[in-house]
Amino acid sequence: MRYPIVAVFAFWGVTGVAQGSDLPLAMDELGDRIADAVAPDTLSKLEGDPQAFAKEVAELILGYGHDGSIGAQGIENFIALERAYWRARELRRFLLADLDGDGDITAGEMSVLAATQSARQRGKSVLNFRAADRDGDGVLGWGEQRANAEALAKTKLPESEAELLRGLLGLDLDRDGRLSLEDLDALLTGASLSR
Ligand SMILES: [Ca+2]
Ligand SMILES: [Ca+2]
Ligand SMILES: [Ca+2]
Repeated sequence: MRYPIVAVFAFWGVTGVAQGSDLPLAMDELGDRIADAVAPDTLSKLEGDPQAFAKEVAELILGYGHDGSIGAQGIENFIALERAYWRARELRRFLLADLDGDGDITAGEMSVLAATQSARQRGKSVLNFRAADRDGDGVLGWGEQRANAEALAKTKLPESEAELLRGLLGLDLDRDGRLSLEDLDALLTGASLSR
């Protein structure tokens, strides 16, 4: 799965005190911070796999942050990179049919590519082409290709999920403005939170 963090976040099941960490937080305070940081719907589902959550968030920190922590810009970078990935992938799908390389995809060009594909893929290609050809003139211009790719990117990483990712900064328990591996440790080493 390309984008697992939010899914794990939604099933996150651990809260706790910062035993064994340097964070001098009482259970109540930690609980309050977590309750503030996590959407109520998500909080009510907190019975998942804490280790999986930690792994995904650690990957986010190590992959898109620096020096073991991630700030707001790092999270924005992640969101932008994910969307760029999906945009590029979608653009490529149509550009493979641009046989004369002029940047426009005609229905005729698409049919040549489609003829080389499996029956199932052929059907998809035709439907995708029709959906992307917003003005219905039988040609995918650059504007239509971009609009189509942008729509796909926003489907793959919608604003609601981007907000959840930004909300991870609420788990910055020592409030230094960055979500660190130490913040994460503090969450995971604690006892269960009684609410
Ligand atoms: Ca062309
Ligand atoms: Ca068109
Ligand atoms: Ca921090």
